[in-house]
Amino acid sequence: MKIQIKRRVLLASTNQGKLAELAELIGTTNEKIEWVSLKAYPDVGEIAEDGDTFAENARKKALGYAKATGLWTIADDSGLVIDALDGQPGVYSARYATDECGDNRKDIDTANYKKVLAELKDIPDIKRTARFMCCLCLASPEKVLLETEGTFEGIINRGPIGENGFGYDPIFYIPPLNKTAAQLAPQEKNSISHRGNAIRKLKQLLEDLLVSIA
Ligand code: ITT
Repeated sequence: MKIQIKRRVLLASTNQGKLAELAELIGTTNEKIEWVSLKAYPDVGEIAEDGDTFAENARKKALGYAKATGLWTIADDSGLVIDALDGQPGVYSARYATDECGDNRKDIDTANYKKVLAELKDIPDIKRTARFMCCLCLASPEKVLLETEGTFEGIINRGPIGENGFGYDPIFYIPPLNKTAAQLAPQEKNSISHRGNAIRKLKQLLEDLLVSIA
């Protein structure tokens, strides 16, 4: 009988909204992989996200946590890119309104989208185009193994609508669905989102990689 040894892979995020989406997408059962989150490694310090691009930050986080834990690690850097703001908040999405709020994730998210709404106050509907972007990186402690990217196009609404999701979802309107991202059920969001697209690509590449090194 052949015994299959599972490879432990770390999902390196502290954002519960992201983790829930990643877990839903990846699924908990896989005969070749055992998924673990950063919760299992409370002593590992935070890796600074000081790169200029999502890809750079994802790479830095994946490599940093892989070296710290000795595990293959998947990290995501993502954010909202607004055309009328020359691409802001971009890599600063997680703490765009950092001076105006404390440490509670829900308060930070609300302050962030309120800041965006204020900045776009005088921008007409036609110029409120935006996209979520997600870069994923899988690294071993030695090197980057895989990288993928996903995008999700929408329009910045004039006010928040919906209770689901996290971050900027309540102000991110998707014209073909006539809903904001916060009005989508988790599976529906994952089927079209930046993170959903990036993870589906990564999952396929990871399966191919595991076969090639088996
Ligand atoms: P980790 O670094 O621990 O993963 P984080 O929240 O700091 O958590 P990022 O630096 O990648 O993660 O910041 C991404 C931010 O972009 C996130 O906090 C949200 O404000 C926003 N964002 C990303 N994906 C989003 C989504 O699907 N819906 C709404 N907002 C999103």
